[in-house]
Amino acid sequence: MKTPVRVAVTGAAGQIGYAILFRIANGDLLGKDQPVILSLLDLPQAQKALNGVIMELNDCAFPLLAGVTPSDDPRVAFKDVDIAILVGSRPRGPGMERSDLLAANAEIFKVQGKALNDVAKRDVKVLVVGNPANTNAYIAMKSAPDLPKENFTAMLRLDHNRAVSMLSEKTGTPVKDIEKMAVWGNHSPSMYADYRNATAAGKPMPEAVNDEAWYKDTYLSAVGKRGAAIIEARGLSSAASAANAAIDHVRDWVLGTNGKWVSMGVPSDGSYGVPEDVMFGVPCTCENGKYTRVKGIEMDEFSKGRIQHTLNELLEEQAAVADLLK
Ligand code: NAX
Repeated sequence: MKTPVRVAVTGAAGQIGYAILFRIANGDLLGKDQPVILSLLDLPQAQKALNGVIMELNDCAFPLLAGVTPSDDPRVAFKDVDIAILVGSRPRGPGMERSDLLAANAEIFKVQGKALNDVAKRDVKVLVVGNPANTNAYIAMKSAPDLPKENFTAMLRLDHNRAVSMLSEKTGTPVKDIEKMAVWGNHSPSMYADYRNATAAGKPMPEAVNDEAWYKDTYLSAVGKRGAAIIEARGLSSAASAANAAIDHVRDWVLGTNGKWVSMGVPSDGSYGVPEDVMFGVPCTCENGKYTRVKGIEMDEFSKGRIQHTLNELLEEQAAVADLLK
């Protein structure tokens, strides 16, 4: 029997929590032979609901679930964790400006980054899902100076999966036969879903789509605004698909992608003109528990413009929280 892996999930009593925990406990994250211990963090006022979720987890009698504990203290929840999926964040309230939202979340992710720095395993893999995900991940990384920067990532995978699924529908190609999609930048409508290197069953994607106007005028904004379309239809934001994307992201990071490209928000190494440390969506491959950026992708004028646009937004977000990091 393998040693259990400790997985922390924050915001565990929320919608995404309810969609992700049962899948982690069922082996979808780390494999059907890997026991897990779940360490669940939520606010004090959510502890009653969190206990209800734990009762349900226990009632599933998952053979791989080797333990589950609730907490409202990040230093308890992150103790010795191997993986931390940071979902809980402050939603925008009535009358709240974007800058207020950034500041409120910066405070949360500063505390959580510090706690990870102090008590998590040194090779902890951190995925930030809670919005604004890229900037929250940047703050957590900056608040954890003793941990390698590479341990911190932000979730672009839902955007990646949406981008692939829409191309699958347009071209009639099964999702499994679509490769080399890249989503660049911020997890926000400014992201750039780049199909130039993608293939549909081996055929160049731009040829398979054969409709550049659709790509530029319809597709790009449809991927960027998919989250809003889900809220409009469901009355609630994406939860099951977000949980699924978080599982895809961490599973691929840990277990590898076999050469397939996936999009991950990672601290920039300066490539593609993105200043160092900006938490930026880029195509990556993963192997042996490490991600590697896909390098050397040529940029045309259109792509340069799109990347600059999403980068500018991230730089503005970073500037808005800079004081808090001092
Ligand atoms: P919910 O409001 O259902 O749940 C959030 C949970 O987080 C609540 O239980 C709340 O008590 C808890 N929480 C708040 N502050 C906390 C803190 N400081 N420590 C621990 N727990 C805390 O939201 P849900 O639908 O689950 O969404 C969670 C986050 O994911 C939101 O920020 C949302 O914007 C973001 N999303 C990010 C996506 C991505 O692709 N990166 C997509 C889906 C989702 O919209």
